[in-house]
Amino acid sequence: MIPADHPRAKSLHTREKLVDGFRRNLVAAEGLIAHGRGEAFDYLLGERTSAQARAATKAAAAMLLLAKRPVLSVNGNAAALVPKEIVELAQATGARIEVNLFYRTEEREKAIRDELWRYGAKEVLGVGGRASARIPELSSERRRVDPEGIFAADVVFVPLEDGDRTEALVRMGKRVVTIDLNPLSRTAVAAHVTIVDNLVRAMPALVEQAWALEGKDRRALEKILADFDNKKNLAQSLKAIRSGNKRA
Ligand code: PTJ
Repeated sequence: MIPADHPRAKSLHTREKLVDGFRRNLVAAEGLIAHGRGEAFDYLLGERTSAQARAATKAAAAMLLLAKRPVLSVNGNAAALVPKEIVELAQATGARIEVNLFYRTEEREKAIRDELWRYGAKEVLGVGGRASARIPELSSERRRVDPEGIFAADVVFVPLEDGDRTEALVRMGKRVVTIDLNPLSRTAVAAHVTIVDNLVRAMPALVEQAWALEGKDRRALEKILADFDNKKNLAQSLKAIRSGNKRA
């Protein structure tokens, strides 16, 4: 249906993946709308990965590799768009994978778990009764987490997150890594490392960085993090949006 030479072919294919994910009960109807907001920012970014997104990706990989108990939190949009990369990132960093939904239903949790299994995940936390721990001071369904996963994690990776939970995770003393096309969102601001880029470009790049840095000594990884400043990163990402990311 989508001609290969269509100027917006990539973006249209991403939409198709989400709609397919919606039909397969992975994606919430609201997730389609959330993607539309992301697309608007991506358009302003020139639909390209900026230099600062690349730097943030390196810092994100370093933070995940330095973690003692890293956990990748997966929602419907992430499961539909980048299931393979989620499993690969878990393999590269030793992170565990947990399903955590805003619009939580057990059917969607299981559909997402099964999708991740199909892509080779050995273990998926947070499904059904496993999510028996609670994030304090958070009223959304996202508060229910796995005691062995997000609850016990020191670093949590939260692609496409809502601000409330990011702030609550930070209050719990966790380090948070996110991917969010909106550099002004509360998640983008509250996280310790924010990759301002489209999930579909950022995830393969993050997997590649994680494999490239895996095996480096801790001091080298700590230096990458020490040299990274998320406030500056967000300010530069806003600049990239203003300039249509032409110079990146
Ligand atoms: O699967 P569920 O039930 O957990 O629900 C997931 C959604 C995404 C519906 C839920 O978390 C939600 O409502 O999210 P928000 O608050 O709309 O936030 C989504 C953020 O992700 C916004 O800042 C968007 O700009 C951004 N975003 C959307 N699509 C992408 C994106 N960032 C990166 N890549 C994208 N493809």
